[in-house]
This record gives sequence, C-alpha cells and structure tokens, in this order.
Amino acid sequence: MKNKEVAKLFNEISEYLEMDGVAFKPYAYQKAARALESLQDDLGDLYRQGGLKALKKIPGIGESMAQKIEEYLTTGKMQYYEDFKKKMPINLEEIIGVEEVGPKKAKVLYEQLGIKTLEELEEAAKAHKIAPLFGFGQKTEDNILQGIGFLKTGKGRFLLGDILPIAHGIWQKLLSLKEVEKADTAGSLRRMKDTIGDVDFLVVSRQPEKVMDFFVTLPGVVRVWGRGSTKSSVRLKEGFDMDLRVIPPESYGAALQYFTGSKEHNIALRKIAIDQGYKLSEYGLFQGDTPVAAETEEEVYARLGLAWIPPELREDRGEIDAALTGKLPRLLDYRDIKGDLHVHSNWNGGVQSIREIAAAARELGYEYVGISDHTKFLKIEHGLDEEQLRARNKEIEEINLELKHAGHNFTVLKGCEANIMADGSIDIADEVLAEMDYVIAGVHSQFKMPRAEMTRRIITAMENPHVDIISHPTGRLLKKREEYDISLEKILEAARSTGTVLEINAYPERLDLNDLNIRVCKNLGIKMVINTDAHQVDQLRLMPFGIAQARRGWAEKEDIINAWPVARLLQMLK
Ligand code: DGT
Ligand code: CA
Ligand code: CA
Repeated sequence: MKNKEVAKLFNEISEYLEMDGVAFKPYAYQKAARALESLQDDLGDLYRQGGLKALKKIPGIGESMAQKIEEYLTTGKMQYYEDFKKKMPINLEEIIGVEEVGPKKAKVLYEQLGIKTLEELEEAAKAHKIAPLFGFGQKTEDNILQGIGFLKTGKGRFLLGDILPIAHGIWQKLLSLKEVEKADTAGSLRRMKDTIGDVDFLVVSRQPEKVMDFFVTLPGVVRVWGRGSTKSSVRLKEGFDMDLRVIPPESYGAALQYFTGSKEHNIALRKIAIDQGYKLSEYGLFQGDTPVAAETEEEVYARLGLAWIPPELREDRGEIDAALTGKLPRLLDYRDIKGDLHVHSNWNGGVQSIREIAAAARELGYEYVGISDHTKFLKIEHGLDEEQLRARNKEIEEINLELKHAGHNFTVLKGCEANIMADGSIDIADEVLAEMDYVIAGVHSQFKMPRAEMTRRIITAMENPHVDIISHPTGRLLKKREEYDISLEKILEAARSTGTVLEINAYPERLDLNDLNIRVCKNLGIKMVINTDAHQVDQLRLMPFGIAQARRGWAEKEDIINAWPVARLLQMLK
C-alpha cells in the first residue's frame, strides 16, 4: 500500500512547512496525511481506476496534493518533498519522534549543531551542547535525554494497530492456499497485546515445502532469516519479523497453546501439569510417553481441569487460578459495543459531517453515536466556542428528527471533548456544558506538570458536575510519550467518589487506559467507556483495539457503559 508512504511524506512536508513558519498549510498536509493513513482503498487502485479525479475525492485532498500523489505513484518521487529534504536533510521521523522536539526546534538543532539523526541528538545532549541554544535551556536538554531513553525502551516493538491489518492479510492468503488445512496467528498478536515484537503463524499442511516457498517469497519480504521445512522466518519491508511454523495436525492444539503464550502463562501452566503428574510441551500433554491431549487447545486445558482461557487473558495474572475454580470473567464480547461516544466531526478538526458520521455508525450496527468535538482552547483542531457548540447542537437535533422520520432507531448524542486547563477548569461555560447529553474532558496541553499539580488538575475536572468522562486518562502515546506524572491511585479514588467514567481510548497509539489500569478500575467498580476518538469515519473501525484491551483488563459488559442498553447509558450520563 502506497497510502502509508504518501502519508509519511505529507506529514514530513507539514513539518518542513512549519519550520518555515508557513501559516495554515502545515495543518492541511497533516490533515491529508491523517485521511490517507486510514483510507480503506489503496491509492494505487484508486488512481488506476479514476485518475487524478479519484484522488481529489479523498477528503482533505485538493488539486495540488492530488498532483503530488500522482507524481509519486507514477515516478516514485515527490519533488516538492525532495526539495525540502535537500535543504534540510534531517531524519525527521527520528528527531521529531522525541517528545520535546517539534519542527521549529529540529530546525535550530540542525542549523546550529548540524544534528540530523537521533544518535547525533543524544550525543549533543550528553555533551551539554543543547542547553545553551536560544530557546532551549537545561530543562529542555534533560527532557530530550529522557525522551530518547523512553524511545529506546519501545525500540523493536510495533503498534498492534500497524501490524494487525498486515498480518491479517497474510493470514487470509495462507488460508487460501490449497496446501493449507489450518492456519492461525499465535503469540502476542493473538493475545492482542498493545505492542508486538514479531508475528507468529501456525499452519497445518501436508506439503510444508510449498507453504514455505510461498511464505518466504511473499510480496514485501525483504529478508529471509531462515527457511526450513517446519519453521521459517522473514522480515517485511515495514521492519517487523514473522515466524511461520508447520505443525502436524495431531498436535496442533498443543502447539497453538504453546506458541500463543505468553511465556509466563506457559510456565505457570506447565507447573500445574507437573503437579498433576503430566508433562506439557508444544507437542502435547503427556502422561509418561503417552499423549493424553494435543489436538485442540480446549482438550489441553480441559485435561488439566481448566476452562478454555481466552488468549487476551493469558499473561499469568490470575487467569489460571480463575480457570481452575470456574471464576473466569464473562468477558466483554467484540460484538457487545452499541455506540461510540468520542467522534470528531468537521465542525472541528475532523473530516466528515455529522450526517456522514451517523450513516457510518449505523452501518456498523450501532444504536447511537456521540459527537464530541474539541472546544475552543484547542486552536490547532479548530475547537468550538460556546456559540458554535450551540449551533452544532441545533444541527444534531435536526439530524435526529430526520432519522426519526425515516423510521431509524438511531440517535446522535450531543457531546464535546472539552479541555482541562492547567488549573483544572473547563474551557466552556457551565451553562453550555449543561446543554450537552454528555461532556468528555481531556488534557491536551501542558503535559509536564509536577505530579501533585497534574493530579489535582484532573481531579478538579472530575469534580465539575458537568464532566461525565475523562478521555485518554494517563496521556500515554505508545512509543512516543510517557504517561503524565500523576497519582493514578488518587485519580481513581476521585473517579469513584464523583462517579466519573474513564475512557479506554481505542486509538492504537493510545490504548489508554491500558490493560492493567482497566483491571484496577474494574475491581474498584469504576465504569469505563470504549471510544475510538475518530477524526474520520474509517477510524470508527478502530473499536476492536479498545475492546481487546478491555478484555485484557478482564472487563465485563457491566464495566463498560457503551455495552449497556441505551436507556441505561443515558440515565448514567444524566
Ligand atoms: P512478542 O513477539 O515479543 O510480542 O511476544 P510473543 O509472546 O509473541 O513472544 P515470541 O514471539 O517470542 O514467542 C511466541 C510464544 O512462544 C510465546 O508467547 C510463548 C512461546 N515461547 C517462546 N519462548 C518460550 C520459552 O522460552 N518458554 C516458554 N514456556 N514459552 C515460550
Ligand atoms: Ca511474537
Ligand atoms: Ca516469534
């Protein structure tokens, strides 16, 4: 897919334009990049079928951007980008990937110190060359080093959201081979962990050679680490590795269990097996030399006296005991979600109109969708002020009437995602907040406040009687930004006493709350909502990533308010 490549170029163009202090244009390129990233259709296909015209139909893409895409699709280059790059040959992705460094700072670092790569940035920071620069200072230098340290911890791991669609495509191809009888993903991907080290596939086949030939020559394979008759390993151009194992049918279940992991879960399970006088391996559950269970995962667990454990729970966090004693949670199901409460429309920085969002949500089988546009403090997203919110609410009421007249059992809810200011106040007047069906509040600025202040800030927001939900409560961005420095314990205490709902943001880079925090909330009786934070309708499809994390946090229907019947949800938000 060329979509991601063009999106990356547009993102970098946006950053270069910002360095040059150009107005508006950077935002337009950023928005276009966002649209391309989540576009369902392949740019190459679109162009082949409909030419320049088809490209211009993509939301946010005008004449000049369409021409640049055309140039890239036909020549493999984009001159506009190349000119920027020549003038300032920085590895922008690396440098701007550091939390403290934006385009303007990247420019200064290049012009003053010649810094082009992450390595050079780290060297300069360690040599204390950055603090003396105008507009930097000691704190910035420290933050840069801290940011680089954080990046290193995430190195070599990939976002589930980036990997899953690619892996799913390959899995489908494997399944379609006539030589393949069974195929599954295993490992962290099957457990739906938020980040993935490598992708693991298991296959049953009587002709392993053919399957291996196919696997190591897949389009996008840039390296073959190994090719055998039972195991092969490759690297894809996206930078991650994939293992494929061919398994005999009679031990498929045991292999699936073993290679799904986690390692910690397997170790604990093997101990249970040993305690009961068995031996457990990827080949099966054995009594002496006799296999007693191996063909299916269910058999292996059952023979050990355990209920089958959903892969999302297999982290050795108490699931084995629960399976032994019949106390596994009745996990939230992927089909249980009835609506999405965190969607941005074109009233603020989003791409589609509220009507288009409503249509897309109905297509997903939802009963409602909540429009939660940004509010005025967030200028970069065109946040709405009180007057605009009221006008938008009026439009929502009209749309609801239309839906009703058309006989559709579907409601658009009036929400907003207001900003929690540094002192914990909300950037919208109470009387307008009171006119909303619900109010989400989130931190979108000043992320680096001291712990006590940041904690107080969020608690103050929760104490506002109009605030129903806190969005992305810990502020982490996977592989990019650490959580805010907060006392989560105090925040959860306040969530409980104020009845505030905490968000599980399904956006693959956020997944915030994370699995462990979800589990804590569930145990404290704090209610949660799974939202996509979609800025364009294709992103409504990110919901399963949030559901997966909720499941990894042992969440049940009762814990998740958008799994409830609408009437109960509205009652709760009132
Ligand atoms: P990743 O790839 O880092 O995201 O995490 P996984 O869980 O996919 O780990 P991976 O790919 O190294 O191995 C796949 C599964 O194979 C793992 O979840 C459990 C099993 N496994 C691998 N090595 C060991 C081991 O040394 N002991 C045990 N008990 N299981 C292992
Ligand atoms: Ca793996
Ligand atoms: Ca692996």
